[in-house]
Amino acid sequence: MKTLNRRDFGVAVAAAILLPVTTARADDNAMEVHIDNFVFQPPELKIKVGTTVTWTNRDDIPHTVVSAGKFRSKTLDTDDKFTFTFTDAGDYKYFCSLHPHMTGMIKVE
Ligand SMILES: [Cu+2]
Repeated sequence: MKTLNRRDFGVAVAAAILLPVTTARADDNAMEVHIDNFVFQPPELKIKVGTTVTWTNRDDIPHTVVSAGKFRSKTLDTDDKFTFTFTDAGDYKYFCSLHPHMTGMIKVE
């Protein structure tokens, strides 16, 4: 019963999410992360399934945005952007492959 209830709840949540998405303006589904002084800002972002996240490198130093097995940007020079649309719920930990101490998290619900 617990599993059934959870599944029913999931369907209801999916319906609630999908309905507004079809009528929402595109920018309602977009979020931004900036790279500033070797930091992803904000370091953690909570978004809904279907959201597109755009990373912009505001440093004078190249960076990348990499989530193992999920997405990988090319090397981003100053003001370069990388976008990824999250179609599956979950926690996406990511980092800069050039400076692995730079980490961030996208939580998709
Ligand atoms: Cu970097």
